[in-house]
Amino acid sequence: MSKYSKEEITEIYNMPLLDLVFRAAAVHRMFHDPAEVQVSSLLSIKTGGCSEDCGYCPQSAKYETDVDVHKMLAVRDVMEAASNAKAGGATRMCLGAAWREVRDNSDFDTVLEMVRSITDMGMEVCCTLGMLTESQAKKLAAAGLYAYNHNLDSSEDFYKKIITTRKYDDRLTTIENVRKAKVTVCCGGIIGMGESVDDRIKMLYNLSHLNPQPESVPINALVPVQGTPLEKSKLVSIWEMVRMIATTRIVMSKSVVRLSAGRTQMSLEGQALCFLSGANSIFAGDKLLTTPNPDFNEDIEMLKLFGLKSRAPFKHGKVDTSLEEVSA
Ligand code: SAM
Ligand code: DTB
Ligand code: SF4
Repeated sequence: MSKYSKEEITEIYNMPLLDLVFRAAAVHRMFHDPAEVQVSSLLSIKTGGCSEDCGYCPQSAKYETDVDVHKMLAVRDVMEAASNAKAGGATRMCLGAAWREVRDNSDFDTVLEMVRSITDMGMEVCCTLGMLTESQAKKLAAAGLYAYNHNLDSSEDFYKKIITTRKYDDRLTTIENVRKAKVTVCCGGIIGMGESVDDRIKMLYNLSHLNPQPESVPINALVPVQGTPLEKSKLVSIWEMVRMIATTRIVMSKSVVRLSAGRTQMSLEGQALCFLSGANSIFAGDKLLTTPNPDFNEDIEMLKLFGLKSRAPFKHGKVDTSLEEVSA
């Protein structure tokens, strides 16, 4: 798989917009079924009160936001949400916890039980629980976990301006631990936090130089939340989102690119351009973790309108090896 230099990624990102969309669409059609979209449902299983200070996040305990702090949900409630999501056409359930890191305690045992139960229902399960050790990653893998979401979020330099309670290297270590456990990696970032185009390019460079590349790359547009340091951020323009999605598609040609947070602020036409530019996954469901997402039925209508269908679960098998690179 070709890997691009920072200069090449910059050139791609800055191409005339329609040329960029055209090239990304061509790459997309070479490596993916363009009629298929991977539909995930997101559920916050433990909400708020997080000890980290991520400047974008309404769940940090350092900021006063409207989030209802909630301890761990019960397994049966999570199962019910998963089965509703499955009935609605979602094939992946993504469970999020507002933790800095996983601890080996009864809450973690509960997560393992959730992973086992939802996998048994025939859905892919993704978790996003903060930092993980190798042994915790292996326990999740043994429970059937399909994917682990842990974002790089921005360039290493910009990261320091947004989060002080952990380092970029901590993120990379967790991603390595996930890899060692043979769980697929879901890793992307956010635009619209005040970062420069160069920060976005550096993030895409870092993501695309992970070996193997992440199977799934979520691109989030910042949802500015009252009470967080980024509450006054200007909404990201759809053209920046299209550029980001298209460039991600070109530099990580085989990965699934997820059009993630921020869709409530996008028109249908804007989202259509994102799908044309290579996005092939969304979060469906009326809520992301704590902020609103488009209405579920409107999303189903949107997919119908665009002629897109939900991708079946486990397309690349129970353990996805489609992006594994043979080392030289
Ligand atoms: N605590 C875990 C962690 O930080 O990895 C998991 C949950 S955290 C909410 C997952 C991701 O959500 C973050 O890495 C960030 O990319 C995204 N996120 C959080 N708040 C956001 C916001 N206001 N707008 C867009 N994306 C956001
Ligand atoms: C990701 O990259 N985006 C999702 C998921 N991974 C966990 C989370 C978006 C969260 C948006 C803010 C909220 O709803 O709290
Ligand atoms: Fe905590 Fe994750 Fe939010 Fe950061 S992004 S404050 S680690 S929940």
